Amino acid sequence: MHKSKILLLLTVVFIAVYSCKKDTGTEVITIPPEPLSDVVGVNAEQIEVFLKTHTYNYEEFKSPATDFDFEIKIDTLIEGNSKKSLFELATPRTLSVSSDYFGIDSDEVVDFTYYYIIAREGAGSSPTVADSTLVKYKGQLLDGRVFDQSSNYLWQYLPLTIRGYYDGISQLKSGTNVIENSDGTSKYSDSGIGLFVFPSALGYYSGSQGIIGQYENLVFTLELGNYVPDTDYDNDGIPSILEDLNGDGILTNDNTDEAEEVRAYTPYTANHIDADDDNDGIPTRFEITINEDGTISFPDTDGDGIPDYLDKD
Ligand SMILES: [Ca+2]
Ligand SMILES: [Ca+2]
Ligand SMILES: [Ca+2]
Ligand SMILES: [Ca+2]
Repeated sequence: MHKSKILLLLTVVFIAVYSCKKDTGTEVITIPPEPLSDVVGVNAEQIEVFLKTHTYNYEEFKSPATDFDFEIKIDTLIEGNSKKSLFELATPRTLSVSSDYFGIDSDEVVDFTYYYIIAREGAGSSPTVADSTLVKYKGQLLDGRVFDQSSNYLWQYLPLTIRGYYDGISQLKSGTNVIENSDGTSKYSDSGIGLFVFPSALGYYSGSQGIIGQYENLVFTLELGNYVPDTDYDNDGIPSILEDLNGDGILTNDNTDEAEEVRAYTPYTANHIDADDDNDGIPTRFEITINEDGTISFPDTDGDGIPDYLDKD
């Protein structure tokens, strides 16, 4: 599995979001992240202004020239121009964000809306938010400054990226037809390509990294070449998507043996990256049954309603 800068960024942010420290020389003051309800309106307004004042090269995608590179180019919308704005072309999608997710005590659940445009419909199918995907991406700020991009396809396991990013990729369809270029690289002639604009709470929120400031909205152009259906990242026999026990589309908040991990000072290891989910010393793989047709049964030997692989007794 290739590592990418995005994965790296995420790790940094998870540490950064919990406390933002300012050294005043004599004492260290911890500034807690702002409540979600204070940020949601500001982000929404910034995004709306951006969408209404920008467009992209959608005509080129509609009737592509033979040498068209299928790259999304965002452009300022000139007044009086008949081109459609991103706002007219985009589909909104709303996700609930819990303050717990960013380690904020305010006990809030706030809806954040992101916007996406499918520039090219892929010929294949869509991954789940828990699959490994072969992607090309470019990340930029609303002002157009690029903070990260990949020039070649790379593999990314979606749960280790940021939420707007993985939810966005799961809206795309993959390609099916690989073309070998003369220079040894390859491309997909029918991959899904999209543009995504999402608020800070689906990104790094109060974390800052490089040119990405606190509470910064992010713009991604993404191409989905391929993906591994039913990715089983920890190789425990259960596809990662089925390890989202509370079904909220977030894989990092399902950790059956969290108490034992805390007690043993071992790192927080959510079920999708934990091969022994209940920490009983028996690998999950040996506490489930994979049937001949590929389906999985979850035996519950003592009949207490908790399947063996999540049950310590
Ligand atoms: Ca979850
Ligand atoms: Ca665990
Ligand atoms: Ca597991
Ligand atoms: Ca076990």
